[in-house]
Amino acid sequence: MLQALIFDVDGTLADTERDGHRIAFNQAFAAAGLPWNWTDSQYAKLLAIAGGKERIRFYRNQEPPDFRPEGAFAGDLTAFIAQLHASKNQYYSHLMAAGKIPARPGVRRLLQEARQQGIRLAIATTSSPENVMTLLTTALAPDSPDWFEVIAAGDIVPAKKPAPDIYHYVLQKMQLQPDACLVIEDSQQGLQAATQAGLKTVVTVNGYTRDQDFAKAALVLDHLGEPDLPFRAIAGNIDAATYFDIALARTLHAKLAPCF
Ligand code: XBP
Ligand code: MG
Repeated sequence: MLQALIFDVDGTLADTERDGHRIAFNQAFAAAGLPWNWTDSQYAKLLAIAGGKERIRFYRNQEPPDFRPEGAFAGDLTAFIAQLHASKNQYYSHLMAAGKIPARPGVRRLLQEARQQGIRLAIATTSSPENVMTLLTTALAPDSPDWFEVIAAGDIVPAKKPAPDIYHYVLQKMQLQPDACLVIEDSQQGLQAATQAGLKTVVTVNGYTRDQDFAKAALVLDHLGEPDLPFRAIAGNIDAATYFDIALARTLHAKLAPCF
């Protein structure tokens, strides 16, 4: 029986990467006097590195060895990155508060329906906890953090996606077996993390992820859809459905063999 839905955050609940996180990173770089500016196409590649701090570190390590932007931190790269990331998160919070990045189609509807039907909810994300709270309260509803039994985010586990750690954490906290859950993700890394934890996954693609390999997904959609905004099924069986609801989640879940 389907007991829980576990949601990824960035790219899944809202399209936060290109016009949210990317812009905020660039604003923080400019404020720190760094000559860095991540273009859309550069950022598409940098998304292979999960986690904002890890992404900054990866990018900085590609700079010429004599370039030492963290000079003021006397060579303490970790402190430099932490400060830059904290600044980026503040810019991100301003951007989200401006209300320019809404929840993706079907997200609020599906969450509300799940709550009405007693389906337990959780979040499993690479993003920092403060960024998750910002997104939930600005793009969903001020009380939406309370809708989720577990919000597992950021550095709470040693290894970020595509490692399965964050999903193992959620399952352990909820005392659930993987075959009682369905995951909603948007990226190959997220799918890999969930699959390695034995979880079946529905993928809603976005501009950065639509060409990735989702062969292991239970269903691949362009978005969750709404009654007046049908989804497009990219892979998988949707029967006659035109939007993803709890009935379709239950049907899909019932048909799926455990993947572990
Ligand atoms: C997406 C990420 C995050 C964001 C930036 O996580 O990889 O790092 O790009 O957020 P998910 P932070 O898809 O798992 O939600 O700066 O807070 O890391
Ligand atoms: Mg994501």
